[in-house]
Amino acid sequence: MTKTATLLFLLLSLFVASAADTNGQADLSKSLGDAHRSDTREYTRRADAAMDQWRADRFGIMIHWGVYAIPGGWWNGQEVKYAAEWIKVGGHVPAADYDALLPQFNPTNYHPQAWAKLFKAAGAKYVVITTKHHDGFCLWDSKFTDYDIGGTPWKKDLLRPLAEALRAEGIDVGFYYSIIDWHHPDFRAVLKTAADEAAYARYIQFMKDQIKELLTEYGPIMTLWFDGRWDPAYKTNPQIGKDLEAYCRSLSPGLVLGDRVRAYDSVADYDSGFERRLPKRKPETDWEACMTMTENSWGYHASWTGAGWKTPRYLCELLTRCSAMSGNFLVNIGPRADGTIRPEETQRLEHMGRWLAVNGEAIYGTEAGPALELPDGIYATRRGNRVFIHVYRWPDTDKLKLKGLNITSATLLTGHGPQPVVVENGDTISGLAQSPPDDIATIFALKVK
Ligand code: JFZ
Repeated sequence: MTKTATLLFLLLSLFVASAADTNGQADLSKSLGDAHRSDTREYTRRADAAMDQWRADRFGIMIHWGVYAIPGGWWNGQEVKYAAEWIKVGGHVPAADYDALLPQFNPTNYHPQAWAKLFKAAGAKYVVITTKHHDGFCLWDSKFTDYDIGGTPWKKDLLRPLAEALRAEGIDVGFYYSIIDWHHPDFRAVLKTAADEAAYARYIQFMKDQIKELLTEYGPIMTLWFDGRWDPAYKTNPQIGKDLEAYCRSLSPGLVLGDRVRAYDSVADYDSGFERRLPKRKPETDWEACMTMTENSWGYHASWTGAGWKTPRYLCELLTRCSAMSGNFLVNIGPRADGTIRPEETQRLEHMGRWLAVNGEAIYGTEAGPALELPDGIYATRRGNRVFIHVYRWPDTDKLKLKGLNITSATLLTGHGPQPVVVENGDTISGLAQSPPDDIATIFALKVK
């Protein structure tokens, strides 16, 4: 990092820590920062079936759901223009008022099978749901806290029926778990005294107890997705993250862990730090990007969309770009408090799914395509001797030259089966239509020597 970037990051971290610490005097309308990259020196690329499964999945859905969906970004008639799951801090909500949300949380329209069917239709291969976000509210009835679904009128575990419904659809299950906890009495953002240290040690044990519940009582969990490592208490004591990682692996040997389990000193199995942005070029490590459909809210926000809703086409392009750099893509939804998913999200997921139903073979199980000089808006993925050219920007002429390839045959993927295309000189697709056949992106599936 440059000096300026380091300084910026330090300032941001302080800002985040103090926001969590003081229950929020800060202006949270700007993005918070965890953009610091983890140390890659210890990284070894995993070569086992569980990790290969994670890689092959490529496309997942992230779900931010909790009691913050009730206010939906509004507090006392005021819109809080920031991530809805941060409202306790961003809206300066007194703890007692926030806690009063629990007796109102009653997702009577929660239908996990319908969710799973929607995710399947979207073409998603895995799901990562917030089991506990920074506010500390748990979506399952944990033995180790009452600040959970058991303390709501709904009472029933939200995770188990979802995990079962997902597996029934052949979708892998992932759990998000926040290291930050604004509710737990022993959580500390900063350790100043011996008493703080003792409390924090109890908090770490609490996290382990909860993680054991999540990893041993919910069937096979593909990935645990940690978040909130930026507070000094965690990040200046790297041994804590190291131990936590080892503990998770002892409970579940094949578990896929991102770098946010660690205090920036390791990427663990993959770099999960691409938050609402993609890397500029292919990282050396396995990696995953997570993306909001609006500008910057993960939990349900009734009104604030910032720069607006991303189009299904743009979301597919981001997915393609991830695959073309050998990375995974998580697209986020924030269900309403009653358990329904808003139409803006449903429509986008279904639209992506219609494209993937035709073109999925160019995404799933692929890796970065061969190094080619491709025009803007054109990307390549590959699986063995098959290369997939994803055309988001239709060429200006009826030819597409792919210098450096030795094409033996080529087809165009369509909803009515693959169509043959003409190849010239082994490196040029010719006779292109005057407008793109696919409203999202047209895929040329090539066999190459
Ligand atoms: C965190 C959370 O604070 C947020 O609520 C949401 O859950 C998101 C997925 O993760 O926010 C982050 C994390 C990382 C960065 C920015 C915000 N980052 O890497 O820049």
